[in-house]
Amino acid sequence: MKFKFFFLLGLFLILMPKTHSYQESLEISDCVIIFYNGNIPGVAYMTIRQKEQQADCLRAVRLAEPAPESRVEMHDHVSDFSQGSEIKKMIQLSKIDIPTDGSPVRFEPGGKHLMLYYVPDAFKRCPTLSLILTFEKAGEKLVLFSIQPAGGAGKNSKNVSCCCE
Ligand SMILES: [Cu+2]
Repeated sequence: MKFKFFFLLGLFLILMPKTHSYQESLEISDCVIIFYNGNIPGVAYMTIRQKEQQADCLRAVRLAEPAPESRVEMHDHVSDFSQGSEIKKMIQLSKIDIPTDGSPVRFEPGGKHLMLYYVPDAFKRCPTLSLILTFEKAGEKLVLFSIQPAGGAGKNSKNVSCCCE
């Protein structure tokens, strides 16, 4: 019985710091969502930075409070020159790598972004909206985004840390 206790305690102490350091290894800031009038999907921006030189990647994003039909996609813009001139096209990403060297992954207009489909109007009227980001190593993180009016993309959000759990 005593052995079992110390075995479990040892296991806990071995696993605990690892889990903790993964949770703390990511810095997520500048989290903003913009909703437009009508049925246009909302768009979300943020900055993710790896602080601990641990390889990780963002695998999925969803609303913290589930709503039927709502979904969040990870997108990027790519240049398409097939028509002779440059046209920016959106592509859906299945994962986004977070570099181990600490360089930030920025979600910003014209680049990577989240698109939020079929978010209930009641959610859009709130000052904030929580999303759950699923990372391969760090697991799920609850991230609070501030909702900003269209046209004010991220202006008031710079250098503001997002509340994460
Ligand atoms: Cu998009």
